[in-house]
Amino acid sequence: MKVCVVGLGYIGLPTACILALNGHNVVGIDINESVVDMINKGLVPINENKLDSTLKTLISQNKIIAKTTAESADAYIICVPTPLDDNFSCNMHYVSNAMESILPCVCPGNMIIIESTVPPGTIKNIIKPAIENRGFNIGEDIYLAYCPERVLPGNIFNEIVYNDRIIGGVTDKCEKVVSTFYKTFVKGNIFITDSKTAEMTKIAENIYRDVNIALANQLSILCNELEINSLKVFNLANKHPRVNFLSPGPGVGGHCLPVDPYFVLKDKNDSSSIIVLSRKINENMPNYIASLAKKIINYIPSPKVTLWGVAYKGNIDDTRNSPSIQIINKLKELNCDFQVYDPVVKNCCIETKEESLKDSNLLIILTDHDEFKSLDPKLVLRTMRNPIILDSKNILDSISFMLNGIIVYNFGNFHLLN
Ligand code: SAJ
Repeated sequence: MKVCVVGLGYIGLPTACILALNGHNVVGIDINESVVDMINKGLVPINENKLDSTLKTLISQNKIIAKTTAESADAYIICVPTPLDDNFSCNMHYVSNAMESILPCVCPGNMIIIESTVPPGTIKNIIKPAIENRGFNIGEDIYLAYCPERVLPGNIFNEIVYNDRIIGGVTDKCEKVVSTFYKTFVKGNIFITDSKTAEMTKIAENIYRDVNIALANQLSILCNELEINSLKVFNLANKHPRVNFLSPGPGVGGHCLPVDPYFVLKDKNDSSSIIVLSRKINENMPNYIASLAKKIINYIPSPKVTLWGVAYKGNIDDTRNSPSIQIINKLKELNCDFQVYDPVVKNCCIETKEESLKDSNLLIILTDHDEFKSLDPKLVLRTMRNPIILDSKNILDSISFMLNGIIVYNFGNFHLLN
């Protein structure tokens, strides 16, 4: 089957690769010419496990080609971003443009599938009429469905195949045709529903995670006030068969959790809404971490601070909405000297971790990259002026660092700074 994947970013490019690996003839479409050029040379514009080698092989075998304009195909999959607009609603600009670009190529018998996260009702109220305006009948000559992507950045190649998927078809025939197509590359279960339920399910998944992270963050702050180690509390509570706390941290970044919850909120500031409150709690976490850092460096004359991690989460190079950036900006206000290091985000900062730690008074860990987890206490002792670490991702074994004379603050003992 010939498939046009529109949007060659974090979701579209791996999706295009998986389709090609499963025997489909794939044309990737992106409006960005330099992205298209890179992909056609087998170079990846983003960092994702296995993407580099997979794309190189597929390009060399002519199984994928990237282009800037759409062409006729059997199926079209839209994987473009849906960011927030100035009113904290979903900006549909990229989806509308993607639709405009494919519609002149669409023929009877084609599938049109939206994977981008959209507010409930979008497929029926916006996408369906746009296709019908071209004279097509949905479910008779065009098969339209909403199939939200469900992959975790960093583990996309595994999750895209093995995760269960939801297909929200516009008619029974749409569901049937699109699910048969998804079964060619998905090994997880496929669940069929209507498009509006599928749209809401996608947003509900990310709200669930955002609210649960906020709960962990708020309980941790409360534990610090009560001088209790919250990490121990979560660890013990999670031994209960029906309790599963997520991890407290410096905030919630990325392009999904800080964005999607707003798509379903009429009043974006409704203080009685757990969704709004959770957003506020998570949005305030960078301030919380910056205020703790401030407490530590307040006593140090001309402090030098080292910040590790600019990506919004471990082992990926994505910095969108990263809490690290907010924390760095807050620290800039303090007028202290600081160095930033991230081994995964290219060309952003200082080259080596040794260099970043040299003569530093405080190391703040903001991202859970694997490289940071294996930090050697000897390196800290050899390079830093004061061996103090603020581990906002709780990734270091604080006891073994303490035994080496290095102070480690994390969510378990922030109360020591009270
Ligand atoms: N975080 C915490 N504590 C945790 C887990 C995460 O503070 O216990 C932070 C992370 O550090 C990061 C942020 O939350 O800053 C978001 O990370 P994430 O791993 O929860 O999620 P994303 O945004 O990378 O991907 C999510 C996923 N959704 C769910 O797990 C419900 C993914 O499956 C979706 O496909 C993706 O959103 C999306 O595109 O919607």
